Amino acid sequence: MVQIEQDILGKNDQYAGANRSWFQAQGILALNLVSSPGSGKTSLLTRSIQDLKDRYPLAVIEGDQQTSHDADRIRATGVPALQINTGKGCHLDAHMIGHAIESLPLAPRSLLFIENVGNLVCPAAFDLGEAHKVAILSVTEGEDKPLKYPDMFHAADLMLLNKIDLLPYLDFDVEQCIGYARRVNPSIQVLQVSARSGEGLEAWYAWLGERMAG
Ligand SMILES: Nc1nc2c(ncn2[C@@H]2O[C@H](COP(=O)(O)OP(=O)(O)OP(=O)(O)O)[C@@H](O)[C@H]2O)c(=O)[nH]1
Ligand SMILES: [Mg+2]
Repeated sequence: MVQIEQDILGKNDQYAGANRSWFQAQGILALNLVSSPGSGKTSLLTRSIQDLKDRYPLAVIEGDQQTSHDADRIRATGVPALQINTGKGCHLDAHMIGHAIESLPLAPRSLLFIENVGNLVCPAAFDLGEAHKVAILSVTEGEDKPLKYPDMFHAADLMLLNKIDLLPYLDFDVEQCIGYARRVNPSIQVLQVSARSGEGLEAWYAWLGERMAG
């Protein structure tokens, strides 16, 4: 079992390294968006795309077990999107991303969002060649998720705490949640946002802008 896991992850890391080199050569910032199902990844993306599409060339790779619903939602914004269906698979891997970037129109110096399969476990282990993993946690999920699924929050550089428009109706403790995230990853950055109301999104765009400039 251990040997098989090492072989699979070793092979994945080789593909991820090739993707990362290509992204760097093209000046493309690739972000891997990870979260449980329904935390608001696609909602955040469609809203961010509307607000950013005049600033940068954008493209999206969508990962889901089935359907092209999310890629359709992205394409409705006018930005190119490619849907990967993983079937029984619970995460995207670097080989899939390598194929996707062959068929996606990707201008140099683009911002590429990769929306991973909704799952707080498997996507943590698979490097896609991204510059950063961004974990999205919504306030309806409970503040303890960073402690229960530490690998994901350990692997992420940024946590977007989404759906804060719902806080008045919940007993979600924001400070405790951020404390739990920092316990598993002391250097994780946290931004509180709402894809619905738009609150906090300027800070997210500033975070993206700093990395696009870099
Ligand atoms: N109130 C509120 N609802 C939100 C917000 N963001 C997303 N939603 C809702 O949450 C539900 C799930 O949103 P999606 O964007 O599809 O979530 P997702 O993470 O892409 O889901 P999967 O791709 O299935 O993993 C939808 O009904 C959205 O309208 C938010 O900031 N506030
Ligand atoms: Mg989605």
